[in-house]
Amino acid sequence: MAPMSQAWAFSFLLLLALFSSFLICSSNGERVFLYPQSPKVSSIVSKRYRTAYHFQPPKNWINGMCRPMYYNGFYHEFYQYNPNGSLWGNIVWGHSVSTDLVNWIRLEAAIERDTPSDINGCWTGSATILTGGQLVIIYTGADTEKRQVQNIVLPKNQSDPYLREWIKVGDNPVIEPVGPGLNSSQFRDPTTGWIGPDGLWRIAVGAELNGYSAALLYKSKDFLTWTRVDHPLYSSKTFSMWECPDFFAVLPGNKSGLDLSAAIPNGAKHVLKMSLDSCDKYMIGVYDLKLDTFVPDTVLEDRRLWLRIDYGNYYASKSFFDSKKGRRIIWGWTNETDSSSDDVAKGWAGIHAIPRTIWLGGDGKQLLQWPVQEIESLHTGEISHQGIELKKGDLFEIKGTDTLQADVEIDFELTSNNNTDPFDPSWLLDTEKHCREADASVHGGVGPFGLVVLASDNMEEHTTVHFRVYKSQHKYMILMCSDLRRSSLRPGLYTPAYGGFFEFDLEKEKKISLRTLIDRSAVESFGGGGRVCIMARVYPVALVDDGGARMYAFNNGSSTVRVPQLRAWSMTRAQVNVNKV
Ligand code: DQQ
Repeated sequence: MAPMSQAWAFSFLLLLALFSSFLICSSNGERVFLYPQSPKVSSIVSKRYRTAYHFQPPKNWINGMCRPMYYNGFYHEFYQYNPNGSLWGNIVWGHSVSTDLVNWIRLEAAIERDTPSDINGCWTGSATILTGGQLVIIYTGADTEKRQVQNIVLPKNQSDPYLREWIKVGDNPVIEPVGPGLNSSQFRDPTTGWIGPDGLWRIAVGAELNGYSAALLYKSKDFLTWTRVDHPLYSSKTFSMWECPDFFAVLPGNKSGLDLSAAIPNGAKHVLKMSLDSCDKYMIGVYDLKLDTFVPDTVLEDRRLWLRIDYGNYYASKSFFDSKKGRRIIWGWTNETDSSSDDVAKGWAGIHAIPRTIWLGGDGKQLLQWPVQEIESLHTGEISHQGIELKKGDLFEIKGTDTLQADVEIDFELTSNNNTDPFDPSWLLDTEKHCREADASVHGGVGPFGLVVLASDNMEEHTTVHFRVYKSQHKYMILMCSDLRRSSLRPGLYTPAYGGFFEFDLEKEKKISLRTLIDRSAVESFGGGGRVCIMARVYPVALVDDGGARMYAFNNGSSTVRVPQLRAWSMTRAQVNVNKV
């Protein structure tokens, strides 16, 4: 391609934006940096921040998944929902159904707080399809004494395609928080059941046991009477409690999903996912059927080094085996990053990330994720560019798509690996700090290069999603950042610089891919074919006041990078919970 006609001076613009946000003053002889008076900005209460194709109800608070599932022609999304307001509380199970994971029909709540064993909240749980096809949901109830107990509901009419009504069984609670060392207020979020060679069902429940985090194991013949196994499925002394454990099997290098209750093929690995530290982490290992324990391939004492499902704003995810398409899908919750009073004013808070196909990489070392293919049904007006060359400081404007609702895919190809800066393993302990220190305005050898999204005309507001390439002893390490620090001029927002590293065989793979789904206040990115995912929330003033934003590809590293392929689509609005049946 001919040299870009619109290559702007990237560093200059970025510096301009930086300095417009700070004042440098002299006080008592010292030079100090001061934030300027907050500029007058329009109210955050704007429909324009509501997402167009991410899952959310029409109003009120939502949080984590209650185990989505596919059954009899419909996908079911159950979620933690406050029917009375936009802050956490009064939690019931919201329920929506879909045939395509994109458009959703809102139903009445599936489980409400109306018995002594859930009067203080119907918290997270899971659905299981028992042998013979009986559907069952097990969920955590906060009881009259605010103890966390596990309850069962069954569909009233299993042939109702929407499964609208659920009946609580008389035996509730089926599991109580009893036993030595168990904290009765930290005992929740049962997994989907799986059946062992002895014909008994198993579930794991997140718990605090003797002050430490555990996925407790329970067994049952009939899914109603449960016995706690004398050892947990897995436990760790690194933290006090795990929420939302998820346990599933995967085959290295195979994108097909596995049903944990079906025969697990030789060579399969198991994954234990847990929610802690405001993020979802996981371990890959082996499920020892004889001992009934999960044995991780690697045990890292420092939990900052544990692998993460997503390095951004993503929590309480649950996965399920989609028998319709033979894949495993994972789904997580993304909170607002404005203030609680903003959420009260808006009348809504929380979205769910795009459902992602999840599988294990061929080396068996890490999970990969990719937005479910169905989301592409929203694509419209494709634009594409080939053979762009981005030299140091280049900014290439991506025009012709709706920059507020877009799906962008870019491949970056390095012209040389000679300039790669050395990798320092200590960065792994705090990738956000490294993303702050080595941000998009800091020149590197190879990188930073990536995308600038939701940028105002003068760049005062912008969000970058970008890579840097480092050389470690025998391999390359790629840093992916999603830097929100300049995403908005609004005061009082949480605007971190998220980041994650992945290993990359540059000699073999050559191209580093980035896919970013922009959905108004959501920026969801997939780096290196889904090795690092970063979900983020942003509230640019320009989105409300100017009604638009700009999008660019950029490079700010010494080495030129090529973009052999750039494709972008506008995303049409999905029908998300607009219709109630
Ligand atoms: N939120 C739920 C719990 C879960 C936590 C309560 C995860 O079941 O542990 O709304 O966000």
